[in-house]
Amino acid sequence: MASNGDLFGGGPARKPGGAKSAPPAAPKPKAAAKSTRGTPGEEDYNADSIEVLEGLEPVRRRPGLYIGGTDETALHHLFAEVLDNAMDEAVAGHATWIDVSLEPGDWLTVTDNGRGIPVDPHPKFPKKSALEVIMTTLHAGGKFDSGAYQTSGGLHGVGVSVVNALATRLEVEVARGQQLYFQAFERGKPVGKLENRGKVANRRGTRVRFHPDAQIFGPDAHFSPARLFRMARSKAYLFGGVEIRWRCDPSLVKADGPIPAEAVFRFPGGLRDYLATDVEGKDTVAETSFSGKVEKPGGHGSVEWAVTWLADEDGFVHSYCNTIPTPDGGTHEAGLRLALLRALKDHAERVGQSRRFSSVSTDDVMSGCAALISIFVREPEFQGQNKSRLMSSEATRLVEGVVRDAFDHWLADSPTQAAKLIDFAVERAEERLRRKAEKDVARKTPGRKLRLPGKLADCSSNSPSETELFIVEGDSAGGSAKQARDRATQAVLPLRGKILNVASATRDKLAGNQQIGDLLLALGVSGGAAYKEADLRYGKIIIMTDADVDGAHIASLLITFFWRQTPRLIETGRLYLALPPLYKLTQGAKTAYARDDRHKAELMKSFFTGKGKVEVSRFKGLGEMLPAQLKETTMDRRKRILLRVSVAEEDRQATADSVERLMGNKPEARFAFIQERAQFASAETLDI
Ligand code: 28F
Repeated sequence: MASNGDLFGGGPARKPGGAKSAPPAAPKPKAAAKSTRGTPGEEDYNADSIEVLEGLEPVRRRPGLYIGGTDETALHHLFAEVLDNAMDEAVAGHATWIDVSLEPGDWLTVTDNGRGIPVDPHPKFPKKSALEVIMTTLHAGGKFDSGAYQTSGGLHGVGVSVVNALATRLEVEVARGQQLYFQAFERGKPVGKLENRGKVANRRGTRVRFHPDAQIFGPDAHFSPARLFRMARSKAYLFGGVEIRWRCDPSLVKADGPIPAEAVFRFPGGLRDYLATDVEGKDTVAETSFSGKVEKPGGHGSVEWAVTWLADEDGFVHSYCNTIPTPDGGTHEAGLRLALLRALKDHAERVGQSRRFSSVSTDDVMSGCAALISIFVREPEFQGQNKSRLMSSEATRLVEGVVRDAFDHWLADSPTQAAKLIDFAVERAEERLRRKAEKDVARKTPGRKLRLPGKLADCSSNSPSETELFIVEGDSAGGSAKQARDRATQAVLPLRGKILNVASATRDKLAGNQQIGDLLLALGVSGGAAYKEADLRYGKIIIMTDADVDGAHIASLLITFFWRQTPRLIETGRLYLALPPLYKLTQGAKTAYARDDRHKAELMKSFFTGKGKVEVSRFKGLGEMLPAQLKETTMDRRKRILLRVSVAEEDRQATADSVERLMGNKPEARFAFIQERAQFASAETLDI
């Protein structure tokens, strides 16, 4: 590691040129004690701004809790953490460039020309520098309370100490106060004291060079040059005031491949340029995109956006907060949707199109919309294990206010383009209503007006040979199932709470029960003697409940319902149980899902090799699963396993007796049944 090469080339950071509304420079923190050295921007910090919480042992024990797993996405999260910290320096106006360099053997280096991580002794650990405290303790970079940063993405994640813990080796160089400092770490532990490597004239900033630990990510885990390239480029689009330089050893990229060995990213046009790249070659409804950037005064955040509409394909919305991607959307996207719909509605009224526009919904406006939105706010709140969704409520108001006002002007200034957008949205609404009407008609057989339960998410196909109904418990599981399903052939009916036990219910209780009524309505059949298989609206009925005892109970109540009310449905083999996973197992880049403890034990023996730790995480319920996981493990016809509920002819009576004893209204019979079998019961399964 050269110590006098051009490590931090370029003079002291200038305020980002060109970016007409760079976020405000970090305010002077009140509490900071004056330190004597450094150029402007350096004296406004001292070590006691760092809140020290705990050591790094827990990180290596359960990395999944800190970086969401140990697969390839988690590996690249290490890069994101380091890059985010450099970006924070740039967004705060103290760095003008960031250098990203990938060397063979998965050595990754990120360098910025910011103020340099502070190196003065930490007041609570006089023997440790602030740098060492930041590198070796969790959450040691309390960026907001020190006032050193106005907005930060860097603490969106877990901090650079997590990267340190999960790296076989990590080297930090800091050029600060005309001195060059160096310290190395191995798996989070310093391998020496902070070294002063002498005077450096007109160089400043931080360099972090690290190598991920194969003990954590597995021997086959490698950085993907393409992924690193895209992550670095994306950051440059999100903040026009920084230049990001990409370098990758030529041996790691194909000479004519899509990823060059060297590139410089600087996009003063910001999201407008980014969107233009994303929609290159696609037909758009309006000639020009609608884009802008507004900086609210007094540090109350900033919004940048770029929006266009694609003529004949679905669009997308990519959103960011403090340069952090929010793939699961959130409050900023909600504000964008509101702004676009309301401004278009207002414009429709102004040009006498309000009646035509009255049926247009947010979905109609957003279908075909290709949008990028990037906001900067203080102390954002993210949701979810991967913190991939923004929850900050002020973001909705911020975005809606800014974008609606700007869109009002854009529409008024471009009446021809506005008319095209109005027509486009109205056509989408009319098409949606046509599709809905067709579906309703298709489902109404002559002479029978079919009313469907409101919470049924129906499928578009109406041929029972290919359609299936998933009965799920609760709205959150229902939400995941609706996102995971194939909308053409898979319908979802969420039930709220336990279903009525029909084996012990009186006739009028049965008749008056909403859930039972909804179930029969959704199926298109009547219960009892009036049941006709020809009326069934789906070919398969799949009970998909949580893989726990509660879920098993609800499944048994449902099976009891079908057995009592529509036995033919079972006899003709139409009733199934879905098998959602109970565990997710990961070892490096390998992932597997286990149905239960027995399946988990089998996988640990057969699927995972001896090397490397297997991360086990337990799903608390379907609602906690990502739609993609639910689809892959439980709903996708090509990958799922279904249990068919069936009763052999010769077992009909025995089955009827068991159902009566277990579910009937004589609790003593139930108690006796369980007592007789208690010795078979185990934590895993109870054979009934
Ligand atoms: C290659 C990755 O990590 N760059 C960084 C700084 C600068 C300061 C800083 C970082 C903890 C609580 C403040 C310096 N002088 N690149 C990087 N550059 N961290 S990380 O401070 C961390 C303290 O808040 C810095 C004055 N203020 C802040």
